[in-house]
Parts: sequence; C-alpha cells; structure tokens
Amino acid sequence: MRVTALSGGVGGARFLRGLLAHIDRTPSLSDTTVTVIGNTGDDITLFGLRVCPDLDTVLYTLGGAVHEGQGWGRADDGYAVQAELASLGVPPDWFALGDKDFGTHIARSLWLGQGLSLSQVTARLAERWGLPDRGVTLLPMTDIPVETHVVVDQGTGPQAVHFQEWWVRMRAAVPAQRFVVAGMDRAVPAPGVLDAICNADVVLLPPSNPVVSIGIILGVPGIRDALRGTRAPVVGVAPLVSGRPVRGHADACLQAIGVPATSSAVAALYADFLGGWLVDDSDADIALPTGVTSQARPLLMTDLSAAADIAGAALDLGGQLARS
Ligand code: FO1
Repeated sequence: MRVTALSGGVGGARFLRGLLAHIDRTPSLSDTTVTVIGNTGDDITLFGLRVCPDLDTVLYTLGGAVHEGQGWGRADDGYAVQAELASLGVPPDWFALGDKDFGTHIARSLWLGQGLSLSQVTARLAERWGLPDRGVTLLPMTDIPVETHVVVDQGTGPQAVHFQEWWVRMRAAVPAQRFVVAGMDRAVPAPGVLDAICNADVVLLPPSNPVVSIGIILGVPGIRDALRGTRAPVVGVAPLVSGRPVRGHADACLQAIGVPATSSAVAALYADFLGGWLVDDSDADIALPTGVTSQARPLLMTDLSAAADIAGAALDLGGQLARS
C-alpha cells in the first residue's frame, strides 16, 4: 500500500511515528511505503545556515533522536556553540539550536552550497536517520526556498516578521494580521510530490497546523489540484480537541485568517478534497462539509500506542472510503 502524508511540525511527526508503529504491528500492511511531504515554510537562515524545522522534526522523530519533551531538536544536546555565538554578540538568542542540531544545519548548508537541491539534501539526511529502511521517503513540498512571514502591528504600523520570530520569540501572542509566503510565487512541487499524491492508495493529513503547516503546503501551485484529482481517499485528523489545539498556536493562526477554531471549520478549509475526517469524541456531532465522512474517537496522542491507534483508524477510514 502507498501511503502519502502531508506533515508540519511536532504533531505531524508524532502522528507519523504512530503510523509507522501501526504498520509494524499489522502484518497485512507489511508492504506499505510512506511518502511524507514536509512543510518548508518554517525554514529560516540563521548564522548563515539553512534551518528546516519541520523537515528536521520528522527526521529526528522517526529517527528516534528527537528531544521528546520539546518535540523538536535533538535529545541530549548541548548549547556550547550557541553560547559562544551569544558571547560574540551574534543574534538571535531566542531560537535554541543545539550543538548536534548545528551538525544538521552545517551539512545541509554545505550541500546546498555545492548545488544539491533541498530534496537531495533531505534524502541524504533521511539516509542518516534510517528512513529508507523503514519504507519512508521524506520530500520537501518544494525545492524553491520559501519562508512564511507574519504581518503584525505592534502599534507602529504593519510589519512582517519571520514566522519563527512570531512563533517562538513572540509566542504568537501578537495578533497576526495575515501570513505571506515569500518565494511562493516561484515555487513548484518538489520532484515526486505530485506523483506521491496522484498515485497513493491513501493520502493522510496529520493533525498539523491547518494554517501555517498544511495550509502552506496547499499553497504550492499544483498540490491542491493533485489532492482534488487523486483517486486516493484523503483522510484528515482534526488538530483541535474541543476547539483547543493540542499544542502550538493553531487557534491564533485560525483567528488570523478569520476561521473559527473548530474541527468543523478546519474540515471546511479542506472541503474541496477531503473524504474522511477523524474527530475527537468531544466533537462527535459536528457539522461537516457534504461528502466528508467523519469518525469520532480519542485524538490525544498520549503515547506511541495511542498515536498508532489514531493512525490505524485513519488508514481504516481511508480503506472504507476506497471500498465505497
Ligand atoms: N520552538 C520553540 O518554541 N523554541 C525554540 O527555541 C525552537 C528552536 C528550534 C530549533 C530547531 C528546530 O528544528 C525547531 C525549533 N523550534 C523551537 C520549533 C519550531 O519553531 C517549530 O517546531 C516549527 O517551526 C513549527 O512547527
């Protein structure tokens, strides 16, 4: 079975880890491959290095090396390099990059500088984390450099700040007026992205942020059309439980685009291609766009087994839709 999943940051990576656990424990899925289309709108250049947070979170989480409490960065990492940079007065100090994490960013920046594409660089990093051995391919949504910027007004008129500055330094506490993706006008899907959507047996939307993760991926010209046109059922997992994001700032992001923070409203954002929608038990009776089949179940990924159960339910709903 060919599974394709769009993925953003921590929630997406944890869902994917559950999906692989479910595949490993299900003999009938033994020949399953997973292609992950990762968001690159969060990417940022720091200290002259290209940092790809959502790709790295998938790599580290599936590679078993992620800092579990944070959901990003490396477990057991130190911060000697960043401390030295701070002592030299080199900003920023609000984005924590660990010493091992710097290794990833140095290698990526070196390879990009040698002319490799982001896809080729990501394939090398995926190799290092054993993803191919588990039937997993990680593709950036595009090889064209893009960056999500957030327009805010702190009293001196509208200004655009990088997504990471809004998300991390401002903790999304300053209302976002809108999101602008620099470079998106030149973006095209990375090699293999459209094929992974059009020739999948099922396409999954993990509980990633619908605005700044999934929404950004959908903004790459051609990707939304592929989702509308694929014969594969598209099954999403609501990123909200009782109107609250499980983590992150999805509610602040939805507010910025004038969308209510409800599982129903998020499903409506995907209505032109969504077939199935997993919702939390607390949202069992929500209104859904026509043509969308929902299923209510516990959606908190409290541990690996819970994440595997959720991923299994999403696959099962996809199979049900494919048969109907
Ligand atoms: N998130 C934070 O809240 N604080 C940080 O200092 C931080 C550093 C960081 C470094 C590397 C990386 O890959 C991710 C990092 N993140 C940090 C998380 C990041 O902002 C988010 O994971 C995504 O960009 C949104 O999904």
